[in-house]
Amino acid sequence: MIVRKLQDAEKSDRKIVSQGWDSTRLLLKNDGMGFSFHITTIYKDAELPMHYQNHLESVYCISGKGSIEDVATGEVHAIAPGVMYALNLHDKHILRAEEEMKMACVFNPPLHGREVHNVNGAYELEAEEVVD
Ligand code: 9YT
Repeated sequence: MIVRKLQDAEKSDRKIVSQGWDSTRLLLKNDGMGFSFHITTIYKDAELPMHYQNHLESVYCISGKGSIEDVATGEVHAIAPGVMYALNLHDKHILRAEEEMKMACVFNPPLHGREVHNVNGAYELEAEEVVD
């Protein structure tokens, strides 16, 4: 069994801080679950174009307020606590935060730990591993 506390993980290499967001990666590839699980904070007024060409991601909004734009269709969906979105088509999207948002995120295949977005808004399949 794996038990981890967010507050402890936030003080470790599991926390990645990037432009407009940070993410604490509670489960990673080396845990052997077949997915990774992260608690992500999107900072107020962030506008994040992303395109996870190599991964599927689902995201659940715990708190805060914003929107997600489906770039292919131009459709904009409100994000608020209780809303989940899944990028089942590797959808190119823009995430906007009107308020700081806390999100629970799952990635398949799992992240190694140190990934940040490349120029296309994607994560590479290979990255530096986090080892406790
Ligand atoms: C919601 C979202 O995709 N934010 C970017 C960070 C990502 N969720 C991650 O690495 O955990």
